[in-house]
Amino acid sequence: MRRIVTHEEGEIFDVELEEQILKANDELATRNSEILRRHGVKAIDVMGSIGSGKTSLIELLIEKLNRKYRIAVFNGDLTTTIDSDRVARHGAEVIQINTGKECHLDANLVFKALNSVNLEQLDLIFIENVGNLICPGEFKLGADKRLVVVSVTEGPYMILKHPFIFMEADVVVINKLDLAESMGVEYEKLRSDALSVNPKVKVIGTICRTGKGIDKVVEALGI
Ligand SMILES: Nc1nc2c(ncn2[C@@H]2O[C@H](COP(=O)(O)OP(=O)(O)OP(=O)(O)O)[C@@H](O)[C@H]2O)c(=O)[nH]1
Ligand SMILES: [Mg+2]
Repeated sequence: MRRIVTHEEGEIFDVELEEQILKANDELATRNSEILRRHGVKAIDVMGSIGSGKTSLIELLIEKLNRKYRIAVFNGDLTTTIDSDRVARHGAEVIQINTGKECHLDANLVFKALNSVNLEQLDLIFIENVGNLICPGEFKLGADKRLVVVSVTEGPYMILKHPFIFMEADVVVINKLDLAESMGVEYEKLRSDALSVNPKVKVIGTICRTGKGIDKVVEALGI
């Protein structure tokens, strides 16, 4: 026998506090997007689960686009600079954002990062969010596009189990297709799960290890 326990409306003690935090964050995100628009800079919020391939995808996108655009990357991570060290090797300007114990970036941290670069000399910013399929979806950053990276190694249900972040996404990248067969996970199943949650989302399969699918990601982002 199975029983299901859930919260009822108003039962979560900090519900009002959470609403206030998200409202304040939304206002800061709007300010970020105005700053970006004023400077003609496009920003992409790259969200996704831990280890799904966010940094690998950004590295490929830099190599693909760095003759067309002046690119910066904001790397969100709890405490390390591992990802920003990787990205810096590709010649892009890199800002490490360390969140401490926070499991997501917020608009205030991105505002600080925006203040630390010369927006006059940039066209495009990739923002790598902290690896997590829950909170980053709730905390808007003011980016033009939101992209979620998942990989087949996370199993067949990660999209259906985390629908909210996919509802907010413009593009979903399903990565590590080279491992799909050994994982027993089908790309078409994940694609149809993403579309069932968000019929407008663009879904692209990739192998970031080889670069397969990167052109389609660029096309889907409209950059
Ligand atoms: N087989 C395979 N491995 C991949 C692919 N893409 C990325 N990887 C590997 O997956 C691991 C994690 O990739 P990252 O790009 O660091 O993932 P991430 O999402 O940035 O990880 P966090 O920032 O730690 O959340 C690395 O060892 C990559 O080499 C792929 O398409 N196929
Ligand atoms: Mg990373």
